[in-house]
Amino acid sequence: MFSRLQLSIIDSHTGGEPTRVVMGGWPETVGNSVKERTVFASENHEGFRRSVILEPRGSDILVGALLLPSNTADFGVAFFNNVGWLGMCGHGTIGLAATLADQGLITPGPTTLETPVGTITFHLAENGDVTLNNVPSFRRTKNLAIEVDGETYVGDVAYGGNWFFLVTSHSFSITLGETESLTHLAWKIRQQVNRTHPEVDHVELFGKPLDPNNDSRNFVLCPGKAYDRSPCGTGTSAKIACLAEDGKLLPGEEWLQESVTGSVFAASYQPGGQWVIPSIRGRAYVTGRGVLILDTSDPLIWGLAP
Ligand code: PYC
Repeated sequence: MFSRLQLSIIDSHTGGEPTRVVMGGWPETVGNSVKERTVFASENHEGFRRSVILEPRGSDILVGALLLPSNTADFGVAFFNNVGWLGMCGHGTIGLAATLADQGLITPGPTTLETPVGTITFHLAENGDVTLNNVPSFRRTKNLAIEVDGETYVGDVAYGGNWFFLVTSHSFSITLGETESLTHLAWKIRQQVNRTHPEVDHVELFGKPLDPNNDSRNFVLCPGKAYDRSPCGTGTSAKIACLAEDGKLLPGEEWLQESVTGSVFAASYQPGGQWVIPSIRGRAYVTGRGVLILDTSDPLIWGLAP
């Protein structure tokens, strides 16, 4: 005897980076906060995370967003990927906003969102742009030098909702034709950085923008070895925190961050003492609505290994 579980999902992309929002069908999570519910899901619902993200229903580049109830905000969300759960996700928040608008659950204006690492506000504009005011972001370590294959790379460890190692000193070109070698390099860099900074799970490499109107171009390697097709909202927040501390970006000044695919986020910040509150503006497009079917007789019900 077999049965079928069904998860309703809405897919979108933000600057090329996909988000899959789980609107319903996920088993109940328990907790007084989104953080507690996320811990509960990570301890009890790993199969569901895998089903939604991994092949054959998903792909390594997908980021999931589990819509959760919140006691304190308009909505709650827990983001997840091919290897686990994320603290925050900038492109995913913009994708979630487009999804909620698509469903008539929000209208232009501000919405509060509880995430496992804090409550944020995002603002949906009439033209569909979304600006999110992120969690407090800051730099932990400046100019950390590490060695990979006999080369020295110097970077900063910074937080923007997730932990990043940000590297400007390298000789690679940030182009789509180079994503394999960039992935290889970023992965090795992460392994070295993790010797002293185990919290770092994203590596961000910077280069000159292809569009001279932009300020910088980046390549971001995510925890499960997929690279971000968008400029990465939390990675751009970490960058903004470093620029602010170095006096290279003033409060309210705009920073245009281009991704390896050419998509752009506009970022700025307000100072907040020992950290900054970054604002990230971008746009997401809904790409599909559907139902994932989890057939209990399917040997790949919980996704392909790993
Ligand atoms: O936009 O913050 C982001 C993000 C994190 C991982 C992938 N995208």
